[in-house]
Amino acid sequence: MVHLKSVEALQNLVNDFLKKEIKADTDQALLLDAMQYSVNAGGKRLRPALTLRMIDAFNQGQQDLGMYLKAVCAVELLHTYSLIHDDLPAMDNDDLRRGLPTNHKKYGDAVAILAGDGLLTLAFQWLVDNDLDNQIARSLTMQLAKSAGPAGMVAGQVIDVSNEGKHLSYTEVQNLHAKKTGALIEYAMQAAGIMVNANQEVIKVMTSFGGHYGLAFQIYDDLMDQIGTTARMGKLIHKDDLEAKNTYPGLFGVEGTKQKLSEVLSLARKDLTKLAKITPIKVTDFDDLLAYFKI
Ligand code: GRG
Repeated sequence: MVHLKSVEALQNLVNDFLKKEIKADTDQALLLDAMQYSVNAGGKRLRPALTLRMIDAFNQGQQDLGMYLKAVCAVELLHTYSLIHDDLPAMDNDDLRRGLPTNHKKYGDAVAILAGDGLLTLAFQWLVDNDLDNQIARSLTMQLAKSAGPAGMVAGQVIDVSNEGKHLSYTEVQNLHAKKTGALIEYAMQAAGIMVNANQEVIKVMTSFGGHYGLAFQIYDDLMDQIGTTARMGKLIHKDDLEAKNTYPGLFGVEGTKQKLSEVLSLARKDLTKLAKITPIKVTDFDDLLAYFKI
């Protein structure tokens, strides 16, 4: 009998772990406050939830997830750093994030930058300071650095900030989003494969699923900026228009973007079909996490 944990149960595991462990590793009260403010501001925990679900599905719900939590939650620390820095006046200049004042609005620019620095650094500490094998910790460190660093998310952010107001082609927009948003989500799935010691073929398909999920995530975010509500998204909408952002609706219109989303989601489902042939994972194991893309 397979009992996978619900998305809510996975989010609770992550929330409880983060509440306890950031405090244990931080040595300055204001910094701790600023780091915890953004980490505990009600994020969806999508990236660690994806990793935990993949591990749980691979192990058919039979293994306690506790030993994985520290390494799994590293990506959430890193993701939160990226949001704090992205919101700064020098970048996206946002006042609202996750429905609350952004970190720099509450703590000022200097502390917000340092809270981001603290979270980024702690993420890599957590990848090595855990009970997983050294070889696994090493691979995770390498992959997260590649995904988040100058070949991944940071590169994507530079492409974004240096092209505002300029028209990018579809290929360029894809590259921008694959790096800026997709790389961390792709990593979240690759990390699951590394943590369960899967073979290269399996890790490759898990990574491909992560890539498609990440792309769908960005397309959906762009779409919701056009047709969503502030209440649902926890941030101002129609902001992309104001800033002449390179988006999917900008390239394909709203209906064309819905079509793109559906194409990418069917590629993600194809990856799951492949995984179901070579691992204990079932095609339906991600139904709830794919339901996020509801229009
Ligand atoms: C500052 C180096 C640096 C990078 C920032 C991720 C990023 C790069 C910027 C965010 C820009 C943005 C709003 C992209 C849209 C997709 C996205 C990443 C949304 C936020 O992620 P969620 O929805 O957030 O997972 P929660 O709050 O649920 O954690």
